Amino acid sequence: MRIALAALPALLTVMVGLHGGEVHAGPHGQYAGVSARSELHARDTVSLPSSSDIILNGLQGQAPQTRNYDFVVSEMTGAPDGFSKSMLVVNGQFPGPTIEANQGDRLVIKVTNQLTTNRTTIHWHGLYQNGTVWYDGTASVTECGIPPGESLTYDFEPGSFSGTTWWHSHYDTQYTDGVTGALIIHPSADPPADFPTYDEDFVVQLTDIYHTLSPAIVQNYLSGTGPTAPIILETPDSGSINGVGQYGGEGDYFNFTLEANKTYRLRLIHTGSAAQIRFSVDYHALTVIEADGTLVEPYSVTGVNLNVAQRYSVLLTTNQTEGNGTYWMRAGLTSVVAVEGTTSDIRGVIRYGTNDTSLPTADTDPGVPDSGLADMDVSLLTPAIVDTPPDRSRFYQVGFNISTTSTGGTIAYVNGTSWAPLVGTNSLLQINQNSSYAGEGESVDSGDQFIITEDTIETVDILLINQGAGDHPFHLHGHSPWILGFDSTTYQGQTPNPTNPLRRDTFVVPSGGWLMLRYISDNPGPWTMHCHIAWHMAAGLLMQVNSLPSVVAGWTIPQDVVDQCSA
Ligand SMILES: *[C@@H]1O[C@H](CO)[C@@H](O)[C@H](O)[C@H]1NC(C)=O
Ligand SMILES: *[C@@H]1O[C@H](CO)[C@@H](O)[C@H](O)[C@H]1NC(C)=O
Ligand SMILES: *[C@@H]1O[C@H](CO)[C@@H](O)[C@H](O)[C@H]1NC(C)=O
Ligand SMILES: *[C@@H]1O[C@H](CO)[C@@H](O)[C@H](O)[C@H]1NC(C)=O
Ligand SMILES: *[C@@H]1O[C@H](CO)[C@@H](O)[C@H](O)[C@H]1NC(C)=O
Ligand SMILES: *[C@@H]1O[C@H](CO)[C@@H](O)[C@H](O)[C@H]1NC(C)=O
Ligand SMILES: *[C@@H]1O[C@H](CO)[C@@H](O)[C@H](O)[C@H]1NC(C)=O
Ligand SMILES: *[C@@H]1O[C@H](CO)[C@@H](O)[C@H](O)[C@H]1NC(C)=O
Ligand SMILES: *[C@@H]1O[C@H](CO)[C@@H](O)[C@H](O)[C@H]1NC(C)=O
Ligand SMILES: *[C@@H]1O[C@H](CO)[C@@H](O)[C@H](O)[C@H]1NC(C)=O
Ligand SMILES: [Cu+2]
Repeated sequence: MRIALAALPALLTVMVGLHGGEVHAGPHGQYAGVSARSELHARDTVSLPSSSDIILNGLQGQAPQTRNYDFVVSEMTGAPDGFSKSMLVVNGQFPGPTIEANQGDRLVIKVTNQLTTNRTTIHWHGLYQNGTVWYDGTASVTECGIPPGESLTYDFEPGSFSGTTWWHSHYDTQYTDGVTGALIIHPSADPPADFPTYDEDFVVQLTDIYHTLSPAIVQNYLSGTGPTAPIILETPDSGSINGVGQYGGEGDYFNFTLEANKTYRLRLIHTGSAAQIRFSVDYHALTVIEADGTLVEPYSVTGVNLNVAQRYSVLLTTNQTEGNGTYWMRAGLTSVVAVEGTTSDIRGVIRYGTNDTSLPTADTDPGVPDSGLADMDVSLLTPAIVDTPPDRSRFYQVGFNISTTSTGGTIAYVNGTSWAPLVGTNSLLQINQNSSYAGEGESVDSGDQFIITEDTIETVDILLINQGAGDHPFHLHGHSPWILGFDSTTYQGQTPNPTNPLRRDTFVVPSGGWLMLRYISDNPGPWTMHCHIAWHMAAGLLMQVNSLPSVVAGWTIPQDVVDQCSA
């Protein structure tokens, strides 16, 4: 059942729904109605996000303000790809609520843990938390996790971050089970002159999906007691677009019903756990304008490959005639091993200028005919605002690898140390209370915490060396480092010095290769740097960058954050 939106000035309908549930919305995320069928869902069944989680309203011109959110984490049954499974979700929906704010706002998010046995946290990916490291939401590094039945109110400002990002649980591999959502910060500053504009602004969350609750996958992966080899354990069952996907011929398609001859900003967010995802829209060029919060020179491509936790904004113009007004949006899982049963060809639909509700007919991706365009080459992304880093004052070389245990399980090392989460305490508490913890330079603390510490403001280069096969998407918390260079061959001793390097918080260290990044140690606290493939972090692929511990030692950590360590 649909509710007509005849009175809307511009007809823009976003239809989302699962099992027939549909949400309709007008421009600017106005809530317009929900079909009766969705109300028949059992209360403990995961819902789809509402239209205001998908359609951004810009918040333009609003005075700086505090935006309050209430998040409740609980376990529910959901079927994003048509296969019913156990999920962990925020406010009963997958993906979770979108947080949208302006730079200069304050975000106050009360997170209540309604899980029965496990702790939880929420990490605000990409935000700097400058002066509020205790709200970074990283279990065992900046907090101990919210115990079941308890709450923690995260209270912070976006600071100098703006752009497209997401939030997710940072407790074990919990986010894999559904604790994810979009986080959009509109910048205070105008974009550069001549930067392309757009008519509407949408969130497009792309993920891989696992039918087994993640702790069971981890257990098999680490111990080698699983049914199959580790590489197969890392393989997802399917994927989804904004929570709607397909598996084994079942499932549904996420639909965007758009207006013709308009330009849309699609904020692509990879909220998944392992697979690379290639996004494209049949017959349509995509113009990349943002990577992980950094505006880039407009770059037209046929498709965009996203690694876990990366974001890109692309512009799409609804001006094609080929395809008759219905087009596949594709979110193919491109890096998955061909395991029987995996559905890697994940799709949604874009429609405009037609009342035809049938599915698009193109089977294989037709690309953008006669355009001469190719897929995005990440090395060609150029910041739209030139931002040259200062010269380095410190340098570290850090090798990492993934190896096999004697029982056939998986273990990962960062410079010889395999990380394991601290229990009952965290790095921040240690640094705050113990002046010998994480001494200047490199250290291994508590046996399994590899930490690089600067107690002065330095310009630090870290060379990450990937000693094994496979790409690893690393994420540095609290910073948007300059990516000085990367390559898939053995490091030759070079120090790349690009004039306008891309700054981004999630970057791939290529298989058998290296990546060099630069950051400034002016943000006090311990910041996690880890592979964002959920299984690799669980195997120990995590280190920490600790800045200005003397400053942190003088801070008073909020009492509830401290108390939850002993709860
Ligand atoms: C998307 O549109 C198709 C065709 O109209 C429809 O069958 C499907 O149920 C819609 N998907 C959702 C999630 O509502
Ligand atoms: C809670 O954590 C334990 C230990 O990792 C795990 O076995 C269990 O599956 C988790 N429960 C949920 C609902 O995630
Ligand atoms: C559609 O719009 C794009 C972006 O503005 C433009 O490059 C392209 O030439 C247009 N195509 C048609 C068929 O008008
Ligand atoms: C578009 O419609 C025309 C006329 O019905 C048909 O011949 C053509 O094959 C359709 N094109 C696509 C890509 O579906
Ligand atoms: C889009 O604009 C073109 C050029 O102005 C026009 O020919 C076409 O009819 C428009 N399409 C729709 C569906 O309005
Ligand atoms: C779609 O249907 C509406 C209402 O019947 C009609 O006004 C409109 O012209 C139709 N659009 C197209 C492209 O056929
Ligand atoms: C990594 O290990 C090597 C070899 O043990 C050592 O020389 C180097 O200093 C270490 N690097 C860091 C950043 O700890
Ligand atoms: C991986 O690292 C561990 C610990 O540093 C080391 O023992 C092992 O030889 C390394 N494996 C490879 C393939 O480099
Ligand atoms: C302080 O940190 C040092 C270095 O990690 C460690 O050896 C020592 O045990 C810690 N002291 C306390 C009281 O935890
Ligand atoms: C953090 O705040 C300090 C003090 O205001 C400032 O000097 C520094 O540039 C900030 N760093 C970041 C990454 O925001
Ligand atoms: Cu990895």
